[in-house]
Amino acid sequence: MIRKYLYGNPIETSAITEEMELSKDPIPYFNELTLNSGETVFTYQMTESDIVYGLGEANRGLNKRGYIYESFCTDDPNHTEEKRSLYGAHNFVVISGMISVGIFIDCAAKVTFDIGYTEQDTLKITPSVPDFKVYVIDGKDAYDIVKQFRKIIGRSYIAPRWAFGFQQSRWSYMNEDEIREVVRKYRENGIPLDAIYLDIDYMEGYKDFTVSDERFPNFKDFVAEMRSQGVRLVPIIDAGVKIEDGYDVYEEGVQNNYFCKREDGSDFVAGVWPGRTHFPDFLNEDARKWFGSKYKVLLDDGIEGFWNDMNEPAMFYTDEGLNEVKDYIKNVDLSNPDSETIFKVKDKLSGLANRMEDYCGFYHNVDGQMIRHDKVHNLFGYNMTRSAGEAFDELEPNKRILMFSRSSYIGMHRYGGIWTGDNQSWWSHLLLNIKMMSSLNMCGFLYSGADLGGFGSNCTRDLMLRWLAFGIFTPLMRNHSALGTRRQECYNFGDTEDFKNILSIRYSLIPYLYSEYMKACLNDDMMIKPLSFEYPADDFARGVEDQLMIGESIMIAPVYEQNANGRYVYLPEDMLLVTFKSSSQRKYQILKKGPHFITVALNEVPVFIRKNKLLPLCRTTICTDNMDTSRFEIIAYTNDNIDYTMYEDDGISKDYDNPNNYCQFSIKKIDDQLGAVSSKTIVKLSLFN
Ligand code: MIG
Repeated sequence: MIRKYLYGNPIETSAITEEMELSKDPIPYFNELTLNSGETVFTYQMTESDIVYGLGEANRGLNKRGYIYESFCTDDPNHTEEKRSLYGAHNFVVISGMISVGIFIDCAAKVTFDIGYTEQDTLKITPSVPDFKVYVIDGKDAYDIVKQFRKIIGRSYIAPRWAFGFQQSRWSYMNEDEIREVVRKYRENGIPLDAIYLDIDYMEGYKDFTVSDERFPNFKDFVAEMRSQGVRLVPIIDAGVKIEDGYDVYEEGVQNNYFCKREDGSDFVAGVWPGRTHFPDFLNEDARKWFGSKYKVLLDDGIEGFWNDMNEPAMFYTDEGLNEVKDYIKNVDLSNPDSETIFKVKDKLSGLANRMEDYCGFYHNVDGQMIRHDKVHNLFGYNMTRSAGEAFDELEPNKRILMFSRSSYIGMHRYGGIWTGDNQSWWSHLLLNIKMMSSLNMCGFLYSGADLGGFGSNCTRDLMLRWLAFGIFTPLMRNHSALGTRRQECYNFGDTEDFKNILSIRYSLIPYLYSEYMKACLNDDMMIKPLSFEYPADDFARGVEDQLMIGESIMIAPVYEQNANGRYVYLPEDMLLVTFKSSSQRKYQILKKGPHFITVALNEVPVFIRKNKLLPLCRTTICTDNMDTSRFEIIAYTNDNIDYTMYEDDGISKDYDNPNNYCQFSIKKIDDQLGAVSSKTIVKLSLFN
């Protein structure tokens, strides 16, 4: 059951798509307290065994208990353990124990979730403003509550199937030839590849919706040339619009009042990559429509996907901030400074970026009402991506365009996926990636993934291989790295055979992964789940955070420690362990319910097939365009009749609900013998029982 409550006079976030009456009951399960400061606080007394799930893109574990999180979209490229905010604001948590209850705080401003940080057993939620809505959901268990929540926030964005191919990114590939070289090396080494990313340097002076003539003199032809090799180009779009006379996006924005304003009505200015910029007022419907229509320029060049960046929004500086620093420095004696002075000056300079004063220094025009940015901060990136998504629906009504964003809020999941921003080439960030995926799924962000190999810092061969071995199972499988770091393309770590083999596993799994992804999207379900959601009565499974259920048939247990020759796994039931060395080289072993140590070499990928489940595999390819989905191999773990329903479509049009998009794989007893039955050609059946 879902109960809705209203506090103050919030603006419409459109996070919830379902019309609901306000509840007349008092808020159940939570204590509600209004402080002298006017803030409302919701508290919940946790019992010892309660787990707290949720918060989507957030730091630390799957179980959020024991720390404090601030929901305030933040551009912070250093995700160390103490951080409280990342790029997204996903205000949904589920308490799971003797009682299971979920709560969604639909609040556009900052919300603090103190989950047993201040007081060990108290969950305390504090919205920073008096205007918000609250939804309280109770149900049978955590999974049931998540499914109810997903029903009221609307269907998740659906990516094209090619976006399940492997994608290579770098800040930045500087010109056509550099990209040709990357593609050539992938193809030469037989390592699969479906897309190359264009980071900010493809633009002319970092101006959105422009392409540098010098670096890409024949952009449209180049897009087609890459496409003919099975590679899509995916350009970045930044939130800030460069201030420059003669630049159409800037001029139209100024003329039509489409940019965010200062209090005095002038256009707000923030320094980002292009230098001084204006921020489009994505909360203003007209501005949103206008900005979205601009993507057409690139669609017309044959582009089929985008990533939206810097949309927290990130700011390097404002003139207000710069002036303060200048004034400050003018008055300090730098001829013979003591350490305190030097640290103060340093802090002043580094404090220029993303200042709260600046977030309080501009306004949005929401239906004629001027609203200060800090009060609606968490809706900015969401509405940037919404502007693109709504435009795509008009510009390309029957074609899926790849879209994912850095900043997000619940509701944005209907318009795009997310990537988890600037992680580092650290083993701990591989583990963070593993722990975050199911939380993202709970909040509707199904098409998502992290920068594989890590964005900042230098990646090593072993970390890259282990990270890819996990990335095989995330819908967005993209290797991305920052300017100045060691080259991270798969052919830059010596012998390429292992990379080719690991990616071959991904490509033979795509029909299954895509099917599980699509079924999750279409049924408002999760594709990636914690073990506890499948085995809620198993106390051991409840504690496992480093193994995941991927769709209905398999469990994974990635290795995330340097120099480990394997790892401990917990099996909540008997399973078939398939150790892949490549799509075709495999070892099989049946393992009993309980704990095990499994050995996993650096070039191996363990996959656990659940009892009475099957896994269909196609032949591996070098790009999804070449994928043959008429012939399958089946690995099954059963001694009974079982079925697997596979979702399959053309991967690009939007005829999702067509009943013909399903086919069956069955293991059936015929004359006392188990065999495979399907409308597909089954080239091989590997049956275990
Ligand atoms: O200030 O466009 O998270 O993926 O490569 C850095 C350059 C801006 C941050 C993104 C990252 C991207 C980078 N961007």
